[in-house]
Amino acid sequence: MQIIHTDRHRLRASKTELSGGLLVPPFECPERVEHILAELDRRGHTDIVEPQDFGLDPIRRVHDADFVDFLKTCWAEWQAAGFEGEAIASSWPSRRMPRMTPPRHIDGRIGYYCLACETSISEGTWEAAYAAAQVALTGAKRIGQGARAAFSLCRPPGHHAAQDMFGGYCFLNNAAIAAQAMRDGGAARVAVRDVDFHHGNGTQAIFYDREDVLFLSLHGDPMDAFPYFLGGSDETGAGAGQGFTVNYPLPPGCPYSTWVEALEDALGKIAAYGADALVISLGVDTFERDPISFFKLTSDDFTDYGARLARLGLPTLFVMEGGYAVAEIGVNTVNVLDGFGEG
Ligand code: OKP
Ligand code: ZN
Repeated sequence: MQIIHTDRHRLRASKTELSGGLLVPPFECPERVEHILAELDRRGHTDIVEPQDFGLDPIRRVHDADFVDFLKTCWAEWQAAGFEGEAIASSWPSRRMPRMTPPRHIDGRIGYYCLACETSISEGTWEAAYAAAQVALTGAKRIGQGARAAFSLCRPPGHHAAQDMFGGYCFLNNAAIAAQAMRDGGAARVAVRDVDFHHGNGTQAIFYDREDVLFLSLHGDPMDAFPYFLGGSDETGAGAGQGFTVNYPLPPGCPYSTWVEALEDALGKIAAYGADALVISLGVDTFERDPISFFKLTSDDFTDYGARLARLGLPTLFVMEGGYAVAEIGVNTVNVLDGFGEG
């Protein structure tokens, strides 16, 4: 399986995450990728290529132009405003103050575009997010050229980022950008299967009113888990997209037997949909020892579900999302890929 990777991910190395009322070193850190690369190497995956540069156009097919401009200039504007720390939002257009115009001041503008304030914007964040989108686009191109599978080793992750919102460690929605590129490259129907522990609210929002991209997500019940305000089973799409969003919220402590039942149900829906290609938003934070999640998957379970995904027989692009048990992230991620390879 071809792997797309660039060390430009290291440019995303923020110092702070707001967690439990403290500013802590971020869970979403550069070491995550180093562990995945080490495990790929150990298991003989040597076909690793640099991304091509497709520019901003395919990013703007998914994200609003003003949001992209904001991401590009936020850090410079934050510094110019004289703030000492990293850029963190602190005010939002919330329920009773929905003034939906981006303020002039960066302290207000960052809140306008932010969905969760654990995530700070720091030097190099835009450059890394842009590179991750190119990693996803290069994988999409590879699938368009007829590959059975490819792995876009994206970092930072993307599935929480919506048309005009960042947060949850995400800035640009790599999986959505790849799915849109597949559509633009001639695939009539694309399915996006999100197996990260967290609901892919950004991907859902981007494709919510469309029938040409089927979105399915298996995740911690938003009553109990981030992102809290989207991801219910009653969200099924809107307008032409009615029926093309499928959510499987699952309870704390969820074992693999329950998880895989939902997975099989989703695989049946993907087969019935008649997708030309499949994008997997691959988060391995479903792992039993993940520090911020509550499912109970073992390392062997990742191999098993990789093989189940392969049985669909669809050209498949894996796009890296979450996974914060850093010591085990390599084994769990490569288990999915190797399970798929054998399947
Ligand atoms: C990103 B992805 C930890 C709270 C974390 C945000 C989680 C973002 C997960 N103190 N809240 O879906 O893996
Ligand atoms: Zn996650």
